Amino acid sequence: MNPRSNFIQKFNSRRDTLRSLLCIGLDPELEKLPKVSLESKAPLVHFTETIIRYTNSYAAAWKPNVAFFERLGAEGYFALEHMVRVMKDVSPEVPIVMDAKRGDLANTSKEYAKYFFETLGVDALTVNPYMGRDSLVPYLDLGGYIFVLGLTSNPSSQDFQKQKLLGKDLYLYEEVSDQMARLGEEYPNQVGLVVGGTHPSEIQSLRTRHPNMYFLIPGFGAQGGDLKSIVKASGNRSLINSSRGITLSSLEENYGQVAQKKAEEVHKEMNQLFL
Ligand code: OMP
Repeated sequence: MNPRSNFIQKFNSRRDTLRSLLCIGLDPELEKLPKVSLESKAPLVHFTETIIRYTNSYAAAWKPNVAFFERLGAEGYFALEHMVRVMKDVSPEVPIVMDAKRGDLANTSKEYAKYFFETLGVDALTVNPYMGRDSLVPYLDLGGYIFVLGLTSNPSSQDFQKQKLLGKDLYLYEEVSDQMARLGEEYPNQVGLVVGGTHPSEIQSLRTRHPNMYFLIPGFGAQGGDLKSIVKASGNRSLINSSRGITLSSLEENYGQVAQKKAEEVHKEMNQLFL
C-alpha cells in the first residue's frame, strides 16, 4: 500500500497559519531574468534561490512550472531539482505544486508519477484530463495529489472546455469537474481542479457544484483576474496563484526585495479577505 498524499493537510495548516491563499508561481523565463541572475554561472539557480529566500514567508504554496526549466535541457533539470531541494530546506511546511500538465497512457503516466512524486518528491502535480480516468489513476495509486485542468484561464479555453455535451445540459469543463469529484470520492484528498481566475462567475458556479473540492486558481496578477472576486467566489479551499506578478516584477539587482514587497502586498490583501 502506497502512502496517501498529505497535501491537503499540509496546505490547510500553512493556509491557516498565514491566513492566506497565495500560491507563488515560479516561471523563470530566461529572457526576463534580471541581469544579475543572467550573469551568474547558473541563472535559474540564482534566480529561484533568491525568490524563495525572499518570499517564502508569504507562500501558502509554491507552483513552479517545469517548461521554464526543461527548455534548458540538463542545466534546466539540474536547476529544477536544486530548486525543489531549496524549497524543502528553506520552507518545509510549504507544499509544492509542480505545474507540468501531464497526461498520457497509464504506463507512461506511471513514469511521470514516479519522477514527480518519488524522485522529486513534490506534493502535487497539475495534469491534463483529456485522455480520461485511466491516464490519471497511476498518479493516485502512487499516493500523489493531482490538480486536473478544468476551466483554464486562457481565452481559447472556450474552444473545447466551453462546448456543451450532446444530450446533456453541461459544458465539457463541468463534466470534467463532476467526473473528478467522483474520482475524488474513490481517492479522498487526492483530486483537485484547476480553474482560471479570469472566470469568476464560473468559479462561483463550480464552487456551488463542488463545495468541498480544492481549486488551483491561476490568472490573478499578470492575466488580470481580480483577487477580491476570486476569493469571494471560491472561498478558502483554494490556492490562488500569481507568477509573473510577483517574481518577475523587477530587473534590478534588488529584485528579491521587490518580489518580497509584492508578495507582502498580496498577503495583506489576502489577510483582509480571509474567511
Ligand atoms: P502568471 O500569469 O504569470 O501569474 O502565471 C500563470 C501560471 O499558471 C503559468 O505557469 C501558467 O502555465 C499557469 N496556468 C495558467 O496560467 N492558466 C491555467 O488555466 C492553468 C495554469 C496552471 O495549471 O497552473
